[in-house]
Amino acid sequence: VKDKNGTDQVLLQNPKGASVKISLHGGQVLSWKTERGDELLFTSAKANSKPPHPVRGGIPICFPQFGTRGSLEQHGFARNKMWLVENDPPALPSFDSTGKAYVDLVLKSSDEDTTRIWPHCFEFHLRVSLGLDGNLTLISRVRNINSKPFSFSIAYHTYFSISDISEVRVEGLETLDYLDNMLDKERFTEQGDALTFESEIDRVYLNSKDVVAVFDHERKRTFLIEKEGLPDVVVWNPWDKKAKALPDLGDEEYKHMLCVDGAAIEKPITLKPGEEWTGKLSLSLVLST
Ligand code: TA6
Repeated sequence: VKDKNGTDQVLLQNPKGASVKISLHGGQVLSWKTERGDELLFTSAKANSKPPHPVRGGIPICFPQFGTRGSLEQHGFARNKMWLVENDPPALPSFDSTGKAYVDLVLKSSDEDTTRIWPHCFEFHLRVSLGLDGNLTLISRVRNINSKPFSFSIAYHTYFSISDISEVRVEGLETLDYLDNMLDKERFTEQGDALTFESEIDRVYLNSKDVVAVFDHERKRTFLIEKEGLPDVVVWNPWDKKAKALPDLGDEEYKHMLCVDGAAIEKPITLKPGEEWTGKLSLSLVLST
């Protein structure tokens, strides 16, 4: 399918009607819907989806750099490049042995000539899959196909759609250390109970457990974030002042989004020649009675 800018998109559906939409621009998941058609990811109504801008929302892939931690553009180049489909056979979607619908995307340093800005040869294989249970899984495999080592950071910049930021709490980050992007990345330690939100937050929680839960009280639903190979968790909400400064975010939209990202940031991943790194993010929805 093509979007209004003619950018190719892939739609995955499961037999119960749940769906995931992925843009080949950036390999970005844009939508994840339940079988009832409820949208679970936030995308801004003002999203400027004209390439090279990534759509504000869904799950942009921040690679090979997070934020401004390095010499590349903010969050690296992967979210601004065209990815290729490499399903075999090319018929989309394919189904794996467990009945998951999936698409395999790839970004190669050779295809998009990224070596001019980042002098390393890599292949980034991304499998996006939708389970019969409606769970969304992203599996990244980054391979060093060069003759010298390189290091990278990565984050699945996940915008969850929530009813009201003041009605949300996040569990699984208690007592962890975090770097506060609002205080020059200074290191702090989280106190002992769940996170709630009443102002701008922009933090990288370190060495988190492999499950983090985002409770949306009003909608009686919880997002479970399960991850492997992604030790850190970014938590970001711009709040009102920053929201006004973002041209592709409505002034009030910050109330209906929260970014909780599986990531590897504090300790960049180093790959020797020929080595491959795998990172896995599984998102599931739990409805509370
Ligand atoms: O920590 C998340 C963050 O780095 C915030 O500082 C904010 O910049 C957010 O990502 C969005 O970045 P983007 O480049 O997508 O506008």
